[in-house]
Amino acid sequence: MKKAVAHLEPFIQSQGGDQRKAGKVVLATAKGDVHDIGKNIVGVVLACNNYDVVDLGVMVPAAKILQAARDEEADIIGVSGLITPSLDEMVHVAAEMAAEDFTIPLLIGGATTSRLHTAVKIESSYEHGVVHVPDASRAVGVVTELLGEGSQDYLDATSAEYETIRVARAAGLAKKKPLPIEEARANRARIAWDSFSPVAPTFEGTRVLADITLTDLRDYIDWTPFFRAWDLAGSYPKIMDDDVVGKVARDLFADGQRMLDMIIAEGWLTPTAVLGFWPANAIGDDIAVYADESRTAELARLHTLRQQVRHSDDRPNWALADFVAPDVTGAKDHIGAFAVSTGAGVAERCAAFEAENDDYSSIMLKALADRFAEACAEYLHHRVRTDLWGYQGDTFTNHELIRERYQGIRPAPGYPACPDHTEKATIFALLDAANVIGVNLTESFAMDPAASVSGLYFAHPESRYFGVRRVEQDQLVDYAARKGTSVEVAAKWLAPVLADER
Ligand code: B12
Repeated sequence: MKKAVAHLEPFIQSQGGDQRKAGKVVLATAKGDVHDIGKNIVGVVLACNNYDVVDLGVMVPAAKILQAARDEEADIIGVSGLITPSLDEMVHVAAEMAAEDFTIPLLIGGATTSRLHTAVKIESSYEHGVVHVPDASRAVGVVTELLGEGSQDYLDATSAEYETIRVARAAGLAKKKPLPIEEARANRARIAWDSFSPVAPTFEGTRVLADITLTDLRDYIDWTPFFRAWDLAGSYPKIMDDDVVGKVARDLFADGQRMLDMIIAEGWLTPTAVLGFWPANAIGDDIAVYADESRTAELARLHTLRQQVRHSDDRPNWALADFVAPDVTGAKDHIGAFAVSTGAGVAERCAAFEAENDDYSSIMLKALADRFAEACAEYLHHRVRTDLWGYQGDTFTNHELIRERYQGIRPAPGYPACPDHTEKATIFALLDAANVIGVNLTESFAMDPAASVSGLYFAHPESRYFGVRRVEQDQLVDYAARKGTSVEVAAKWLAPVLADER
């Protein structure tokens, strides 16, 4: 549609047609964040509905967003973010808008954003309208409301709704009686380390895998998030037969397969991967990563967070450190880490598509590169389990792999079991990832290029995924001390999981 509009515009103009736009929206992905599929979809949808869209791209500092809004005389600013550090940046954008006397509304969107966060943390920073938009299909409706006659009524109603959310949250928090961190630690996972014989990995230190091909990865692709990237809800393959979106899903899938074939045939993407294994033991809620089997010199220390929820049954309060043998057991346990990417060259190829007004192909390529990145992480984990660490046989179907019915986990910093993105710095230093596979961390600990995944490997049969959820002040203070940082700095990075208001 965007192509068609671009094609028709000169003719409409030459016929004296109405060129007035319905309004101007400045869009940007927050500073330190690299993802833009969602923002780009929103941009296309708005442009096709006669809005003038000024897209500033990714990693855009607040000052640049505000300057562009002023220069362009924008009616609305929209900011997008995929990872939690971007939430803080959005609060900063709102505060800067207030400080610089802006009066236009601010739209908040992206996978990591929520109505709750917008209501609790962002709205209070800016009084001229902050609206969370959960998906692209609502963007036009919201923008139309905001630029229409009844905009003040709409903003008042949104504000009232956010106030209700804040009140409900405060009441919910007041009711919860979390465990003090020492009690939570006393209820750590009960693992019988006496009867556990850790399997040693086949090598220690790091290894770059240069032999992974796109064909290897194709079978590891989980297609459900591919449809989500296009705003189609449902799981694959069921979505293909859905009464409402089945036809669109089938067409989209066919287009995706066509581009996938081209990506493989013409080598558009190159999978890169580095992984490592090291002797390791838990020390409290930390994991000491040792230089060698003598376990005397520490290469690094990983810091994990513990659940403080008060369970009504005998479930433990997990921390990832529980899945590594404590140093006092004397067990010779190990930990692994990895970083994979299929993102090199994607930005350039997408820019070329966009220059041709072919946003569809640009978004398609990004979505497929992301699928390959996740598939690469899955493929590597498979090889780790069955060969490189080799603690488990190879008997799983692809369906079982996607359902995670195997031993061991690969939690990624940012996921609910390890919400602190700054731990990626330790992983990247251990792996020397920037130098060996060319993936860099931004100031918000996003990985650049975007189609990248990094994390840790735990092999113990009882290791599992969980959500840390709320971190209380006592754990925050303890965590900051363990990391050797100030409570303020730790609080900044843990803001999305902190129990108290900041
Ligand atoms: C697919 C996916 C990926 C893909 C790519 C992500 C992408 N292209 O967006 C890959 C595999 C590369 C990936 C990697 C990572 N991911 Co990821 N990922 C997801 C997943 C499963 C879906 C995201 C997605 O594709 N959404 C589809 C797009 C279209 O939706 P969207 O961005 O939300 O945009 C829509 C709306 O939000 C809205 N919108 C978006 N922007 C804007 C802007 C405006 C102005 C408006 C009005 C609206 C709007 O409209 C869009 C269209 O409807 C989510 C989980 C989830 N359920 O959301 C996790 C998730 C986003 N990932 C997460 C994390 C942590 C990561 C990693 C850091 C993990 C790691 N350590 O490796 C990396 C980071 C990558 C990097 N480069 O730094 C977390 C982020 C939260 C957090 N704690 O930070 C999530 C939420 C998972 C979770 N539950 O913890 N991820």
